[in-house]
Amino acid sequence: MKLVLGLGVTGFSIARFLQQQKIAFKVADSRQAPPSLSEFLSEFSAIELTLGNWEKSILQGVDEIFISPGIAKNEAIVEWALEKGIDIVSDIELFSRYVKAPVIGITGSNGKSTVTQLLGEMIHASGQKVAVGGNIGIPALACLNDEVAFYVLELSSYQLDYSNNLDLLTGVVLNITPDHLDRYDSFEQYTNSKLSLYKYCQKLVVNVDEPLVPQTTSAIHFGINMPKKEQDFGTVTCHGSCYFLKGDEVLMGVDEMQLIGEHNVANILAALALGDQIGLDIDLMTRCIKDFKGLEHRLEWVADRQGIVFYNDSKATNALASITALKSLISRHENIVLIAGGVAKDESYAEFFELIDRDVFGVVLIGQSAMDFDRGIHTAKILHAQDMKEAVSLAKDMINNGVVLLSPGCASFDMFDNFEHRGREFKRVIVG
Ligand code: UMA
Ligand code: ADP
Repeated sequence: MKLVLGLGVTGFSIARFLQQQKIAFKVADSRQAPPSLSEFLSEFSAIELTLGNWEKSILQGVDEIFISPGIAKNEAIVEWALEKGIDIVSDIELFSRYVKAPVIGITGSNGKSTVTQLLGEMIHASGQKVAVGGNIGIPALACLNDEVAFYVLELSSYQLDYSNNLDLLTGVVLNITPDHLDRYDSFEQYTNSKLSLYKYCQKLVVNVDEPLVPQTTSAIHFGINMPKKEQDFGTVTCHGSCYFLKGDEVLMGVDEMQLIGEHNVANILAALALGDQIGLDIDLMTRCIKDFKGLEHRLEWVADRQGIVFYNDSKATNALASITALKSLISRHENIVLIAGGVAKDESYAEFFELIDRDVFGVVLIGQSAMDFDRGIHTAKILHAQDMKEAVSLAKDMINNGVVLLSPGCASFDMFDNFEHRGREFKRVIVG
């Protein structure tokens, strides 16, 4: 008997898959009323479901656990399973056992979704059927389809932690900066979790600008500077203009991409290197880059209202992501007002506060971390808001022209369902 632990989108996809495969299973979720409970009961009426606190007895007769990524390794049930020698497996590993077409894995602290989506669009443009899933939202098992030629999976460290056997054609660890440290004993443990992706890759893509990723000669490399080898990707600045390069071949101007910011240059280089590893045509890839508008909630242009441009970067849930967004805009605009705050991550925000004090006109603080952020920021003008409507109203009243940027640097669940809800609320207040 298999045990499906967690009944979110991952648990649901595992249950559906096991049912299709006629593999016996039961399900447990530590909440009394997980959100999709009624849907589960109607679809799986004959399946044993345990809700609420987990007891050791749940493991009786269980020979393997398929676990949701949100369940931490220090949960008692994980420890009990390990004591009893029961294997704990991610949905990604289960997917790997059945998938027939090649899989590309993308992890990193920031930029995963952007690179995953762009690579998916490149493969699609090449006329091959592609499925894009994983941490980006659609569970890997829900993507399984015999007609798919390539799977592009965004992989979180949580998913990698519960995986021991994956088979990836190629993959990348985009970057590693502190995130999710509440789930790890140390930053080193988090780093190792990210780096574990490379164990499963036949061909590697490596960021030369990320010192925590071991360099290896057999990989295709990418980085912001001139590439050292013919097969590598980078950029060069010539007479004030910057260009994407493969080796010393100019591919396109950086100003031809619609995304903004140096971080997106790195993301595009990563997608090019991955696409090259799987044999995509370079011209086709550059056409896709020029068309790519980026994802919702990632430095997304919302509106230009009477000289004030509004950007939605709700996906920035850690300090580095918000620093990155700010730096992208500081180089283009004076008078930036930032809306920040929420559930802060267990990391240092010192660099974020320094940047705000140096280059940001004003800040509107929201959520749980507002008072802590207030204490960390010294020279920028600070206001406090109770909700998004008030935050936007205060922010736009601070300036006559410039930018209002929502880039919270924090998780959203103190005020919103998730970062999408937060970003949509920001946009609704601005454009109705
Ligand atoms: N659960 C328990 N006990 C716990 C923890 C969770 O019973 O201690 C239950 C929850 O009640 C929930 C279920 O487990 O009903 C599954 O929850 P989950 O948190 O694992 O979430 P899923 O709905 O399965 O969504 C997961 C990813 N969530 C997390 O990793 C937290 C989604 O990434 C992902 O899109 C989805 O699988 C499909 O692969 C979200 C995310 O925030 C977007 N990811 C983190 C990030 O990007 O920073 C890693
Ligand atoms: P992820 O899926 O890893 O969270 P996204 O592509 O959704 O990454 O981008 C989330 C936020 O992270 C963006 O809004 C941006 O502020 C920041 N970001 C994106 N790419 C990078 C990068 N390569 N380096 C640093 N920060 C980045």
